Amino acid sequence: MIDFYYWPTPNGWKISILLEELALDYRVKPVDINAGDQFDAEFLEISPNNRMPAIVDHAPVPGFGNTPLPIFESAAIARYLCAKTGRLMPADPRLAKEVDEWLFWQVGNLGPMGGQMSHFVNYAEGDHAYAERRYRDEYHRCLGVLERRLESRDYLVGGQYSVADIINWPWVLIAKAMGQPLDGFPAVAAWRGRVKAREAVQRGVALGKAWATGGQAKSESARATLFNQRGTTNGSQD
Ligand SMILES: N[C@@H](CCC(=O)N[C@@H](CS)C(=O)NCC(=O)O)C(=O)O
Repeated sequence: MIDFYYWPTPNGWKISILLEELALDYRVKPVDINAGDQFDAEFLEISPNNRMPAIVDHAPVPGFGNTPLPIFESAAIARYLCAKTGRLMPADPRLAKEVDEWLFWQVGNLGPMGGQMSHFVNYAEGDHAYAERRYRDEYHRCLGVLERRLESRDYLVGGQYSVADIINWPWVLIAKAMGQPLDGFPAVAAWRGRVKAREAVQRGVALGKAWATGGQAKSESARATLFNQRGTTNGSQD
């Protein structure tokens, strides 16, 4: 059994989709990031960066010992679950290397740039024109990188659906909602539709949908939790 620490956001969907695709047994442990659950001591033991998704595998694969195995960071979780099941990661080492490249690219580029863009477009107050432009451009640049990759292929690696598509897709799903139409990125738009048509993907995105509303993250208490984090605190300014 896998405990899945989750809240319905693009980073959470990466792993809800993957768990659904792999048909693994899991139980959801909601981490309400608007309420500050990500700072619970028990959760920080599993995910020291106070971010979800995270998992605890109570039946780790051979070699990891018999005690429950905690994993944080979506790409690390993704690689582990693919290794556990032998699925959605190509056996060919060159293709597996390409999957790794697109996993690391997502967590170092598309995700953070999209996340900062979302912050400045949806939540920032005061004068932030420069910062908003900076992250809008960076997210746009990332969509261009995906467009060039997908112009000649249906999926990111080896012509086959893989975990690379799953990790990248949620941050493209929300493009229009962040005010970035995909009109200039036809290959990305087609890929977005191709992945969205999968039943496991739809189940993954539907998980916990009722818990979160767009307005929740804009409440004063959620803003205080999410937007005032510093190195020595759990949300309050020092
Ligand atoms: N690089 C991380 C990003 C995870 C992340 O940023 N999660 C956000 C929600 S989308 C979170 O837990 N935020 C809580 C907070 O900001 O305190 C991953 O890919 O797993």
